[in-house]
Amino acid sequence: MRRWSRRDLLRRLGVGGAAVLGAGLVGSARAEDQAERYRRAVGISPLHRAGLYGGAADPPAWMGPEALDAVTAPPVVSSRGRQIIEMTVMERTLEVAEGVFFDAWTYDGTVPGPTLRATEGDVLEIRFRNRTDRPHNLHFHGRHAPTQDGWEPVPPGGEATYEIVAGPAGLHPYHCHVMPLQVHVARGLYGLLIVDPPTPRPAAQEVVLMLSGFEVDGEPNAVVAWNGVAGFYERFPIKVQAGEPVRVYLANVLEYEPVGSFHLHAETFRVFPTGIGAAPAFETDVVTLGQMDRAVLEFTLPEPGRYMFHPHQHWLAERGAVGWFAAV
Ligand SMILES: [Cu+2]
Repeated sequence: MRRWSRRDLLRRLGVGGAAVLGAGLVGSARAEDQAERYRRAVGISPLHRAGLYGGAADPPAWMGPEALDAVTAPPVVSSRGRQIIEMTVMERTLEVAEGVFFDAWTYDGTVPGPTLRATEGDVLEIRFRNRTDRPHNLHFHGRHAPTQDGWEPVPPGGEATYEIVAGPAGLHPYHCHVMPLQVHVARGLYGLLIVDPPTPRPAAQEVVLMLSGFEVDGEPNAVVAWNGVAGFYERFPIKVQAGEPVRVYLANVLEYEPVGSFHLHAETFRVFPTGIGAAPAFETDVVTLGQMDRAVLEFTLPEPGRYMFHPHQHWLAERGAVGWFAAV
């Protein structure tokens, strides 16, 4: 096992990372103010800093508390029937932890790619473009016609249209399926499709948490993150209402690692494996997922306070995957 401090990562990245950090100093001062206000609002002592638990990775300094709002909360899709979705593969350098720049292969410029959402039975017409000089494609989990399974490589500059009838109701990742698969996924080509049942799930505050890792200087999973940014939810806890139901759409997209897990402190949760079915399969405080496995979790945090979450493989937690729910 190897622990990486941020200093280690910066040294290995060399002056390039430091120069970009310098350029962001003005913005980062403002983000620090925002961070301080946010900590006070959710009841965190100003003395607490990301990393006190032992995490080696802070989020990028320019990221404020709202930087991942659009990723943490799944989209609300009110229309039924047919959705036309544009999805473009592009290469992009992303700052996945403070000063750690990762040459990502992305769907639409982000890692994870956009969260898609539909109701069971809706038709998704996905217009896929490959704007890179390598073959890629788009393969969905869940149920669909085998002709729409998305395993055929789409050449550089190429396009494809996939049409799937969303189902079954549950949580289904999508990812690139071009060989070598580990590389195409670990570089960032993955995202989530939430398929709602025709009778909606009970009202709850909804949160997406996707666990994945980033290779740095030849070390797979040197940085580990929820929703693509290491340390983010440690610095900026996910705010929920005490006493109100919370639903987590949880997925494990780690490569080079047989399992990933999610542990919630101070409360238990109900688990719906793959998000399928109206009744939970069991209740626990640690759920372990194989590669590309996922679950819907439901819980209520009964009293105000901070509830930590992290994978219970601590070496993964300490590389950037510690976070908090702040019940207010
Ligand atoms: Cu690919």
